[in-house]
Amino acid sequence: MKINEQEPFENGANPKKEQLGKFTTDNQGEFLTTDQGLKINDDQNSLKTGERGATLLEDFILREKITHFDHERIPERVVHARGSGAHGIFELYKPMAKYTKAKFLNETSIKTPVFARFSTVAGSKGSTDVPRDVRGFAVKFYTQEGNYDLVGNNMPVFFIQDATKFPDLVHAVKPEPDNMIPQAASAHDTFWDFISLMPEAMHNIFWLMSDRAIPRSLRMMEGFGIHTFRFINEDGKSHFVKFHWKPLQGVMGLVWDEAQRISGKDSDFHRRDLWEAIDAGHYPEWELGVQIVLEEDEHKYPFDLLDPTKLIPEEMVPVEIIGKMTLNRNPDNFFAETEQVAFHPGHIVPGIDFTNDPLLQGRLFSYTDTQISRLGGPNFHEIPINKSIPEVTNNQRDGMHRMQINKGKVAYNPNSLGGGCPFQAKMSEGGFTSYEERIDSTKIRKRSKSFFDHFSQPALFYNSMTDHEKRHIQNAFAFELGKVKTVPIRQRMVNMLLEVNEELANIVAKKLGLITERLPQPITDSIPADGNLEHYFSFKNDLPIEDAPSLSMATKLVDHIKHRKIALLTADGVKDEAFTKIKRQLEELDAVVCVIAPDHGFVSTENSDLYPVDDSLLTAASVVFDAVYVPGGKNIDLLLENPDAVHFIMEAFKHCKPIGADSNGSDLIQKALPNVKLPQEGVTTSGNLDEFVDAIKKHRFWNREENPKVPA
Ligand code: HDE
Repeated sequence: MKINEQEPFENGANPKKEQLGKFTTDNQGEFLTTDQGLKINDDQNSLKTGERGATLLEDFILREKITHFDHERIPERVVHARGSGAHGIFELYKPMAKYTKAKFLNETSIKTPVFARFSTVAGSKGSTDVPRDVRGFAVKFYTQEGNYDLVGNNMPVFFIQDATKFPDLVHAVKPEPDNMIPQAASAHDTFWDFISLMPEAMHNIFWLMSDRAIPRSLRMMEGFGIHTFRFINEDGKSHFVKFHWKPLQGVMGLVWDEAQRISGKDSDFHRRDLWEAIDAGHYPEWELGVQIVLEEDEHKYPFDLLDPTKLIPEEMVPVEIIGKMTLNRNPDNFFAETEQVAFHPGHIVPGIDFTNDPLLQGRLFSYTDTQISRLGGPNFHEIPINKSIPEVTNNQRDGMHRMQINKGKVAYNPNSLGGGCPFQAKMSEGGFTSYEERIDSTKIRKRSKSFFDHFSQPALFYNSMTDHEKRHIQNAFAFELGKVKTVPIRQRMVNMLLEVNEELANIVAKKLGLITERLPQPITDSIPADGNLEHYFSFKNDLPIEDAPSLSMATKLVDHIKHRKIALLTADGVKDEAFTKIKRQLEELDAVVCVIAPDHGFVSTENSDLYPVDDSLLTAASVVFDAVYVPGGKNIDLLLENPDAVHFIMEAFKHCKPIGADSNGSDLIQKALPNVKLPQEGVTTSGNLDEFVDAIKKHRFWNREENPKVPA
């Protein structure tokens, strides 16, 4: 299904390919009109009192155009403002009737259209794509039974346990209100002030300090529904379920220094990457997985399934793969689709239901509420991207921007004047009924003690990391806290880290010039003693496992180089065979090869063949590529004299990337890396394709970080 059925060029111009970019004033399609359909004769000049006279208020064409322009912006999302979206389909691998009656999870023949939006959380709409941040991972399934939204993140846990803390968390992480600094960054005082007083955030903080927070690509992130939801089957039986998205592109991150440089070189890095991949037919795919827990096993775990700061390690409950999402179409119009799409965890279909997770419960209120101010009223479901497949038939009426023209007199239920229409649907007719959970309770403002263990899962996470991942976490803490100006906040944080891992706490403390102090209760002195702060006191439960490899990104590389972006660094005079062979071979493996040369235009080979240059050394940088290859020839003489070419190699090496060369291409590499013994793992100078390809599969060579000989 195409959600938005508009023509590609709404104004009717729709030029033929050969006309693209060529200027003509001859009518090739429709005329320019006003919003009332009046044909416009002059769109270049406003109505004036003579050639050099004042503009007339009478100029309704000018006023209409400028008024519309003045109102082109809508409020950005209060969180997740920066996002990129794409259309696709979801295909089910196997019927899940045992657990859920949701039709799209029952019939493998159904291809469910989806729209996915990935986002950063803290930054504004125009902020960089690659800050250290959580990424939103929201998918709208346009099912036959109505829209189902799985509104998750790329991390399986959240910072807080109760919805009422969300405004505090967001106020703390957003730019500080007096000076609006810093944009899209958690490395500042208010964020860490809050976090150092919120032990429950510690688990998500560890994910945030890991390379998960600087994904290589939106296509290379896992997604998680976070909360425990319910599956309800035809017999009304409930199972607990956690949702996972597993990318078939592998899970890969950037280097923090690289991410910071990308923010300058191409702050649309992720958006561009997703767009270009889909545009080139390299459709990203994610498998949908579920972890299912029997109702009767609810209390079997040393953590509470309702606590969104906890995950169920895959080593305890395996993830069952049930289907696949393929993103195969870019939006036609960013605003109409990616900006106006309205997700809501409360958009569910029969067969899926909520649990009492107090964070989820708060979200169920928030999302409709926020759309009303963001999209200007209660009729946002009528915007094409938000429309469900089933026709909407109810007694909701009027309001801002109403599109539907309801007929007749009847807008109430029950009625007889409308023949009783529209009718309530019985369960057997697909009517939604809420899961009847037995509740026998006292109304209280309190947190369950089963939510109080804040440290054993971050400890499990840290213990499950490989050496380089641990190193990155240590450095990330040191960086973030190093940007904090108030020393007592830094001190509170390193003291809190002691509760998770002593070695880590001491490493971070040393980098900050501090000494960790173990307090009887890590933070009690800073919380006002109002007698109801039990949840600030953490204790540790024993987890049945000490190590969960599924948490490490290092276990999630893939055995192919499809869609990886490789720079072919060259200049005039390159050997024909060296150049064309490596290009062809990499492209045969579905890699994306970009020819980078000192200038735009064409490079000429030794035989004077011309090949188009994709980017010049002025506009491209090694940080936007996965690997670099230098084919040999007379081009090397030119590159050796070009400081940008030398820097390109140094920087790729510093960021631990695969580097390849043949014949005298290695001279450039040696010049860039004078202290590095060549060849070495990840640096192939023999022109051996298999070696270079294997290196790309490994993504990065982290041992280089321990021996920093390259200052780039
Ligand atoms: Fe959101 N969140 N959130 N959130 N969230 C929004 O809704 C909110 C939470 C998530 O691409 C807002 O339409 C509250 C958890 C994503 O359009 C807003 C709480 C998770 C997106 C909102 C949470 C998310 C949002 C802002 C705590 C992961 C972007 C704009 C109770 C499971 C969706 C909007 C998109 C967006 C509120 C916590 C994911 C204000 C109150 C946990 C992916 O309604």
